[in-house]
Amino acid sequence: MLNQRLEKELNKQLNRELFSSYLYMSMGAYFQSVDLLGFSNWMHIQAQEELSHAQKFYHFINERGGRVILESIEKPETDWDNTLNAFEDTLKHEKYITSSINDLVTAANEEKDYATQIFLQWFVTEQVEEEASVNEIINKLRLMKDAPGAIFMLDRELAQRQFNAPAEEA
Ligand code: OFO
Repeated sequence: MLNQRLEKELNKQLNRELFSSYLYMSMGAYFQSVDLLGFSNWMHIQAQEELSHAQKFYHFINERGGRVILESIEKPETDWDNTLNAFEDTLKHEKYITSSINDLVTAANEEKDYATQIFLQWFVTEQVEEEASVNEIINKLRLMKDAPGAIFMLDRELAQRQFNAPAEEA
């Protein structure tokens, strides 16, 4: 059974994951508005992944006898200066999520809640992958320096991204 401290912290993380989904959906809408449909697709897949992360927290809290409390979701930004700026904000946000996951691991260690520690390991690994994939796109965008042909090529590449639901047992 979850103790009160972890129940509260896991609920806060559930809210952060829902906000992440909302933020990436907003970025998807921004890219749609500037006709970069591949970038928009990448953001929509990212939004779906974040929703699946939120569901993992939702189910875990319930499984451990806790109570899910849904709070309001903050309004995300709606506009970015350019493509690079949107991805830099994505990386900044993912770093914030990484540190909140790390804080949760610390709390689970302090509370000697081994099941929560194991549950969080999946997210620790996921954050390494997420930061790396966003960094890779940022590096490409910096090299491109807004060259329209290169942006168009990357847009085509990002249009290929598909949603893969995370493994159930994780
Ligand atoms: Fe962007 O990652 Fe969720 O946790």
